[in-house]
Amino acid sequence: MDSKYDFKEIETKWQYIWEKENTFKVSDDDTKKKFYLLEMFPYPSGDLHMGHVRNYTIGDTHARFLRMKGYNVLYPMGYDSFGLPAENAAIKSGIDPEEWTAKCITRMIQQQKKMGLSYDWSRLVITCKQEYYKWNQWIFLKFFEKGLAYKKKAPINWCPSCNTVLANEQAQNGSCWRCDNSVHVKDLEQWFFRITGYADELLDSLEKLTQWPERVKVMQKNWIGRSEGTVINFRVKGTNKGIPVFTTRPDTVYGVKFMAFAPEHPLVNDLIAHSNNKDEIGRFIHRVISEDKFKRTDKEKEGMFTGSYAVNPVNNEEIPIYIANFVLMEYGTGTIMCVPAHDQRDFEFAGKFNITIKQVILLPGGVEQPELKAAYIEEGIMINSGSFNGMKSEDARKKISDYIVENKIGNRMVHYKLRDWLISRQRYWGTPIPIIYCSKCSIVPVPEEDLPVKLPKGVKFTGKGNPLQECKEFVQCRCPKCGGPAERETDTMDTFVDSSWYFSRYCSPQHSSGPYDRKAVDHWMPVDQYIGGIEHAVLHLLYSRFFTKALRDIGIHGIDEPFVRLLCQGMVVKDGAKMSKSKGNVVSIDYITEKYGADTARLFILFASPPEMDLEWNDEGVKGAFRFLNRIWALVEKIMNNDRTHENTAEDKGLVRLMNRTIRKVTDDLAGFSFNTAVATLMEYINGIKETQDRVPAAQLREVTEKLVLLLSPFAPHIAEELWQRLGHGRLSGHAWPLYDAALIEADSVLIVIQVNGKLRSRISVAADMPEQEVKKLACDDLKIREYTDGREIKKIIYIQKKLLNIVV
Ligand code: ANZ
Ligand code: ZN
Repeated sequence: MDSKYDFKEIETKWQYIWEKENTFKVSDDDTKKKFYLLEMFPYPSGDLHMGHVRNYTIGDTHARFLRMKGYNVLYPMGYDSFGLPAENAAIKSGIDPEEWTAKCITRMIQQQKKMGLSYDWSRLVITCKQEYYKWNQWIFLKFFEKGLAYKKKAPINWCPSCNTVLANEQAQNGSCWRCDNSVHVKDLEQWFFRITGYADELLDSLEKLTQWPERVKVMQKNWIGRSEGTVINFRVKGTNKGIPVFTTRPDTVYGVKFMAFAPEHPLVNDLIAHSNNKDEIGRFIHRVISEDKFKRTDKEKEGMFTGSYAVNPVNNEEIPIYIANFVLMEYGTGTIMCVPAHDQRDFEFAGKFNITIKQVILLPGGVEQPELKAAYIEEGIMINSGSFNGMKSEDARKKISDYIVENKIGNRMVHYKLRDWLISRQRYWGTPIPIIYCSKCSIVPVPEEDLPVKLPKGVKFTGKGNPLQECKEFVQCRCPKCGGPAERETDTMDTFVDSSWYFSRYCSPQHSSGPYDRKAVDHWMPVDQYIGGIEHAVLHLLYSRFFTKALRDIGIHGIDEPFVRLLCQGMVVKDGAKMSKSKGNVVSIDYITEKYGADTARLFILFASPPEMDLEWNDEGVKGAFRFLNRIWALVEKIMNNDRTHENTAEDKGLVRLMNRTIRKVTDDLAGFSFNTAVATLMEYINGIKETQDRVPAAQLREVTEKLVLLLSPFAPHIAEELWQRLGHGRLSGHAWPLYDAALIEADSVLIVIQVNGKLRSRISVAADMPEQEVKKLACDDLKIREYTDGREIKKIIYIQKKLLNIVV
């Protein structure tokens, strides 16, 4: 009797069984080799989108494969559940953020379960719960003790639309990471984490991350932006005032023709004191400061002469001092020495203000250029530089730097672009910063035993300002030191704090006497495989590395790096654009699972493109995956009904070979995340089975089909479990991964001797039935052979079937 592939019934059935039997619960079992597999946990916005689904499908397929390979796999899920959307929902519709978040989480868990994801749900971590954020506060206190958390007034990035400040990483190129709106700069007193204290280690240990995508490492490297340079002290003419400048090109110091100050620089007022142009300069400064500092450096070069001069310490030359829009206060010393001949910005500025240009490095070719068309920024031979003339500029860089240090005109300095991590947020839905302000004792940390500082319930969400500030019961408190009346800090923490250590929490999610149990973390960490989007290259991935190192130094674990191997999956696109609500091209996962089932969705996603590449959504592809599963269903049906016409007694050798080859290829592909080629191999396999299914012995047909079901199971786990059961077995989850016999793959290969001009030069092994053309190509491409043939003309190739090939050159 024929049955239909009833995916709905099957998927519901197995999801129920897995849950009831705790199939995927993992214990800290030491006998099996551990593997920690993790996907970046989601912000619970309510619905899974295809980007999530893709991320989790990749992870789940790998997890199921590894379990069958005999690993003890930690594969947990959680929710990054503090953050703005919940609070904005509260402002808009009055719903409590906690309630809103809980609803969204419930909905997402439901959808994830429908996808058949094999998480150990007993390890669920939800960051907005007290039992989690209490440890954010504990970590904050430890950081505070060690000077890694501190408060300072600084120009910060303010996002008017999110109504809060942002860290530098969250305001790249001047727009907010969350809403994309332009960011303003404001002076505010804020809390920071001293990530700069780890700049060197964060940079140096990138080298150890050999299994991270190169582009992520390059992005982190550039973000940290270490540059080695020299600080040279110039002097304001007629005074003793020093002006230190930071330069990476001390070799150009004899070519300095002016200096430029950032408009914000505190010394500017003194410099313009004698100018008869004070008002205009004041207006200029005011205008530039109010401009977007991210854009201001890209714009046309603008500036004004201050009326003051500086003296160059190496040759006593007097040079004019300008204020310029392209100099930033945050970088180096906020003032620069300008060398128009060898720096393009200085060149443009000099052209505009008629400043003379002095070349100190020769262009290749050797003669001094009468007129440069652009700055020459490469290396060359030194000229016009006193005793340094004739040196190579790269040598002069070191020699001049030595000279400056020896003569006490300056110092060597390493400079970083990385700034400390601003973690204050003026919003309600986050972890309260555990600090109390007392008029007598000033800044007082909340004692550990008073943690957690709980978020108050029932606050008013007006959309204006931070609701915590208006909440008297929260703000008013007693000073833990003197007992006098005091006030709580009302800033909450950046939610990136929550995601900087959640992966450690999974190791012992119920631990109650610290963020986590050290034994469990030392056992499970680091994460062996992490999977997530590239958009976190310098946000989450940098912060997590910092936390791992800082928490190691606090002594609560012994790990240096959190993620051994990183896979950044591509986007899901449809009709040429990223799938997103705003583009209106979203395919809902509910629709797909209703219409075709989760197994089809998974198979399509894995088959459609390699994980690192973008995936183009394609309805035909989804249907194709569905048809493929139906064919497998029908094949098992056939075995069950045993309705074949004719049966050989001998095994089909070709099919044996195909089976072994398929197992090998799918195994290798799954280990290397090459899901699409693995699925393609399964498709060829089923074709091979179908060709022979009517004649091979029943036992062989059953064997090859059972292998097919096992190989299919990581991709399409529900149908595989069902077919396995129909074939008369117990549970497939937990079954061992099939092995192949290499001898049976190679059995029909032959060794071919390759000669060049009659001399034996190499041997290759090829399939016995390989066509002549292909054998010839392989032989010619052979590296050993190419030593003798490269650059020579091949006159003739003689091939003796399955034996010998002679190349005549
Ligand atoms: C003189 C010079 C000559 C420079 C030359 C470059 C080429 P990185 O490598 O990114 O660290 N600089 C220093 N502080 C600055 C500031 N606050 N705003 C804008 N520019 C600043 O860049 C270091 C170089 O950037 C420094 O070396 C300085 O210009 C400039 F042929 O000094 B240089
Ligand atoms: Zn006090």
